[in-house]
Amino acid sequence: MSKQWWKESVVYQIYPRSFNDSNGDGIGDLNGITEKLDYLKGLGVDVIWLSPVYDSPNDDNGYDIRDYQAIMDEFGTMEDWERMLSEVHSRGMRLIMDLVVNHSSDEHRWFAESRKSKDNPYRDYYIWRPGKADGSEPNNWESAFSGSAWQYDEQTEEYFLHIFSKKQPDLNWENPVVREEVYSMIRWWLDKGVDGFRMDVINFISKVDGLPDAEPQEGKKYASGSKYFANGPRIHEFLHEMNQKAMKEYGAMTVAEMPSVTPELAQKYTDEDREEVDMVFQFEHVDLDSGPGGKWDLRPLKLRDLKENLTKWQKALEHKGWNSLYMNNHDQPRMVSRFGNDGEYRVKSAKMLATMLHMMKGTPYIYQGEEIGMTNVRFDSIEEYEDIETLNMYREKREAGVPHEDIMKAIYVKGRDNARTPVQWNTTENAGFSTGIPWLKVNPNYKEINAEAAVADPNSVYHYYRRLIELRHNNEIVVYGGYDLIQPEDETFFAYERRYEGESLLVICNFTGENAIFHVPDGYKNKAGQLFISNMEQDQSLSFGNELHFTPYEARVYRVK
Ligand code: TEU
Ligand code: CA
Repeated sequence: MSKQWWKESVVYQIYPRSFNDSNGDGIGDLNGITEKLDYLKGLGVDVIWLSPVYDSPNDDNGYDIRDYQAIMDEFGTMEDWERMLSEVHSRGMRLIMDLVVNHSSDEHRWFAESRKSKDNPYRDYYIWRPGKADGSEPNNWESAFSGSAWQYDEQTEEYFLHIFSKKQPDLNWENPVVREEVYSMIRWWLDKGVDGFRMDVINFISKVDGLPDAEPQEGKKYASGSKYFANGPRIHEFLHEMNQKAMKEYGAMTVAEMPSVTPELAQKYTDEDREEVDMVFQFEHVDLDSGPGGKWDLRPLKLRDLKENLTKWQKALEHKGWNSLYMNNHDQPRMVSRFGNDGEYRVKSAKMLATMLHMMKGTPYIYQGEEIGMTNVRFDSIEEYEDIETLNMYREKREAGVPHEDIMKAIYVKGRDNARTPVQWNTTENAGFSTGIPWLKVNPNYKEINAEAAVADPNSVYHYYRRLIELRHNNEIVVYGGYDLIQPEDETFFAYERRYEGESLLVICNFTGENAIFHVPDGYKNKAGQLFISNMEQDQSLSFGNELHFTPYEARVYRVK
């Protein structure tokens, strides 16, 4: 297992639209990011992952790219971007950009050409098919954003594939010219000084030949085709080619977003000898609270399932490959609301969750606002929501007769706008995010949850994250130590140990709002423990007896020699 800078780093994700607005138009922007780099440096993060800032019509808030080598007007100019990059680098931090090449915007010049005629030179940049004999779509795949994954185009009387929105046509990676276009664009950004990429749904780029129908799903017109487009037949070939033709020579860090990836596949994708990607974002742990009907089909999370799943990933990549560690991003609800308690135990449970995640083996990812314990939001009317995934689902379910209240319940728990309300900087109007009208309403709890208060309070979630990051920077056991789960069946504690060069860390997290007794494992009894970190005041050292008494959402980590 080689030592790498990206294994020792902590990454901070910025969703630029909601981060900080510097010019009062209600939309976050690049200069707004530059204004906050000292705040991020103070937190101690090493790498910034910037969600897309490229020219886009914003059908999917920038994940629909119209020009891969131009900056979205609303976010600023290329000069603003270059200034931000140099300010990031001058603070000793790195920047990775979002690479969205499974699909482009339908307003990209390539697609504008492709749809003109069947013999246009750009036709095969995208995936076009005639309809079935009865005129219906080429297959029964559903779009991730509701409805069919195919859109009929009058001009050439064929359908084009779009796994996501109608304005996000899938690029045809079987076409070597498309691949070369992508690799030269990647090199163009790496030549500008970018340090790597987060690769959007990159395991969707190889589709199964023939694009066969998916197994029909009970009572649904369309069905998930992910069996035929996720982890497809040429995916390893394409990722290795991208590594060889673009990433490798720059030493670029790559984190691949891979819905449907398994630990076994991730071992292959992240095996350093295969030269594909450095790490993946897996989705199994953020699907544990979804029923058979998908993310909107709410199911209570069982702690045992979370322990089992995260442990499966820790063990699968313990000696080969590498894990990413996340419980939050711009697509997921806020972790303290989802996995902790965003009421009376908000601060304590946010720290407990951070302890559980940041003491694991892998590269941790902090999503903007997570470090101050921002929570989910509840807007009363659907008109206050912005996310295309939410709005399309709402319309589809209302047309099917599902009551408004039932749909809103699912949106409150799982909607992506939960993570996209503006970052709460201080107690001034709009939480200091903008002097204009924010593109998405600010969460009304900004008066008590904001960065200014957090930085000023030594006991805040912010300073706890800062300490966790410091511990990772100063203790190789956190980065390179082995991992083993303790008491798998326990429904109250998430406890595990890390081992490295004769030392161990004992990590104990009470996931409940109750007082609880932790039964000390035999191997630790009568041993001396030094407190490594806790979200409560503790004795700095102890000799382990038979049990430890925990208060609600209490977390403790002990170093044992
Ligand atoms: O997300 C991929 C993806 O699978 C998401 O659709 C996610 O599973 C879903 O939103 C959970 O609710 C990436 C980007 O992160 C997302 O923002 C984009 O909408 C999507 O790809 C298309 O680019
Ligand atoms: Ca702005």
